[in-house]
Amino acid sequence: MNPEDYMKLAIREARKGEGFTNPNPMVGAVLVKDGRIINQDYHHRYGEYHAERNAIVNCSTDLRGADLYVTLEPCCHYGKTPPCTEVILSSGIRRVFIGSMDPNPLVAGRGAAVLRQHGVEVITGICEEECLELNRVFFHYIRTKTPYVVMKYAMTADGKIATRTGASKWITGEAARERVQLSRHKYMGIMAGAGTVLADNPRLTCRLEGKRSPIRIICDTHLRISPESEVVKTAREIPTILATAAEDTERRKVFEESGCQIITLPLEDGHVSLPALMQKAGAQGIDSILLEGGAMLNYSALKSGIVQEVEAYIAPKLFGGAGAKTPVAGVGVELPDHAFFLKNPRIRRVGEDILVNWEVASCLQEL
Ligand code: AOF
Ligand code: ZN
Repeated sequence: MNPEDYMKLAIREARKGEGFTNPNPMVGAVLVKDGRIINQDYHHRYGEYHAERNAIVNCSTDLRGADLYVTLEPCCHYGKTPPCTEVILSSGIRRVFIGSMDPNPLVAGRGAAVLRQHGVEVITGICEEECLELNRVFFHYIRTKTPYVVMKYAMTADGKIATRTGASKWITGEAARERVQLSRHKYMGIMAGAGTVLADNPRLTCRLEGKRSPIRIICDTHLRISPESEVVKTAREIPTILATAAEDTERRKVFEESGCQIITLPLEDGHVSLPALMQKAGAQGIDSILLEGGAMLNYSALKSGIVQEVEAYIAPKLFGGAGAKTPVAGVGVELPDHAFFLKNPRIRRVGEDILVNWEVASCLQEL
């Protein structure tokens, strides 16, 4: 096996922590001595020991002269846990292979530098692209302090998210819907508009065994949703944020007493300001949001520049109907050149459906 093979194994380890480590990264580590893998482990859960430390402390073999493969640069700071560089140095590990560097200002190259200063050979950039891809949420969040937003929708091959009567159950097949459940576990928050809550009364939870549900964020500019809606009724068990510009204290109290958190925001084009909401969500430690918004909210989100990724499920059927809804409504752009541009498509088949993920090419936030 070559360094890339070991790093790929470390990436596989890292993914085991998916959905549990946010807002911290997913990290995997593999220990190799005399050409043999002697241990492998990962960062299991936010606040707990880091991948490197787990792999090292649970290894029964003498690590002197061993190689460590780790998907992210080891940390050198005291956070919720002590520095990984310390445990690496005291173990006698001889070489450390790093996938991607850690942009966390508390680390940012210093982890690698400390190891080198103490005579450890450090080799960087092993499977770097895959490691950057693995933690695209973490890298975005640590740099911007705002959540990584994924706009998800399911549509027919003719681009409809409902029939002409508004019926939308179901567009995609079972495998695709199961995958959406997994996304709800993977991202820390889920966002929808008041229109969706009024029309479908969804729970917006993850129903997969052993997984976690996201924090629900409902954009409700005028506080129109019903206190009897599912998201409000379950707000004590699953955190629920209502993002509003409404000042009606009586009505706000009803929701607060049901356990909802209310975030008050300024208006922008007649809706709550989404960039302001992202700032506040980021400040609360929410590193990522799955946007399952209606067509209006999707347009506002794109227009305000908060979307990093588009996730489109395409079902093998056609609905037709001039009035049948499409994923993104609003005013729309005037000319093809004014489009919201996407790049780097990743395409896969999920059951009979197709899933395409694109990055948003021009993100206003980063301009
Ligand atoms: C993780 N898991 O496996 C690695 C991390 O507060 P702490 O001590 O958990 O430190 C969190 C920071 O440590 C995190 O932002 C990242 O920069 C670095 N590395 N974090 O949660 C890990 N290796
Ligand atoms: Zn660490």
